[in-house]
Amino acid sequence: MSATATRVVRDPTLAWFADHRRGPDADDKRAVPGRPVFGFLGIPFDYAVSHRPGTRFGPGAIMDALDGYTLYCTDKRVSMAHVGLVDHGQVDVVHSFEESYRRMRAAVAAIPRHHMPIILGGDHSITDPAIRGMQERLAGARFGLIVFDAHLDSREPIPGKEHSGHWMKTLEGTFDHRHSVQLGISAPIYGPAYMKAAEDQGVMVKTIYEIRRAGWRETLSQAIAHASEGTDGVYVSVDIDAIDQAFAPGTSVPNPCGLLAHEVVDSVYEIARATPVVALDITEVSPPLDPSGGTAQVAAHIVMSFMAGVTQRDARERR
Ligand SMILES: [Mn+2]
Repeated sequence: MSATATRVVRDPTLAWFADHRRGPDADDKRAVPGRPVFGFLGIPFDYAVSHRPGTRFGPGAIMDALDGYTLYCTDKRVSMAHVGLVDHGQVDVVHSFEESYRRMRAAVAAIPRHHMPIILGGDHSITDPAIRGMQERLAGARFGLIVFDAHLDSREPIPGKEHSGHWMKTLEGTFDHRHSVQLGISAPIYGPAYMKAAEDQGVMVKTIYEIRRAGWRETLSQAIAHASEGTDGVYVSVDIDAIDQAFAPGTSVPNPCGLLAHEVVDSVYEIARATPVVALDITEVSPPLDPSGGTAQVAAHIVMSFMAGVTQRDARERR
């Protein structure tokens, strides 16, 4: 935990995230109806970062923030004291892109089928191997994708130079982008050809301005329909730089006109509550760039809200 973070005095009668988190060996390895199990995997990888490194410290900082929370998502009034929390640890990355990506993919593929993966990055390039790992893990299932990001991440890869801004591109041919959605696109470092290329292949792109004009209710309803109709579930990928730098300064490329923190926190909850989701990843949290620890706290709230949505949907399905 960062030196400046505060730890609340714990009421011992409550269920705390830190006390409920188990290693894979302590997991009971069974799917129990009515008890969602979240499988956490850290990917401390920032070699592909486009600007400033530091996201390799993201998984640890987000987990530290979560450890300071109870399993009651107070904001959404959802009790999660009955859920399983399994910590699959961190992928052992090495100084080789190819080998590191192979290990990430294998680690994601190995998460037990009844766990809901929560993948903590790392730079956004990890989403490519994470999705490939999910394709192996869900053998044959089709899933859509909802991304929160300021950037289209569709640059042409330059051989030998990995970059966190081309994972949408490198997935082409492997992943069907006709059920992909990108929300919060805003950074002025792309041209119209990128926008057209995304939309030509079926990606639903919503810029921040478009979202503000249409409103979140309408935007999410369109996004969920696009990603879930004709698929078996939705993978949610959050690049923390979708959020305004006022709330998320601890990231490689801070965004001066980004989404408000609660817009992403509430959206992941509503997506997970409304439709079957297959995984969450959260990337680009760079603790060295935010000594306040606030960016990791925002990420932890996103994780909590996503978990609350999954838990609520699970309970509703069983009634
Ligand atoms: Mn981004």
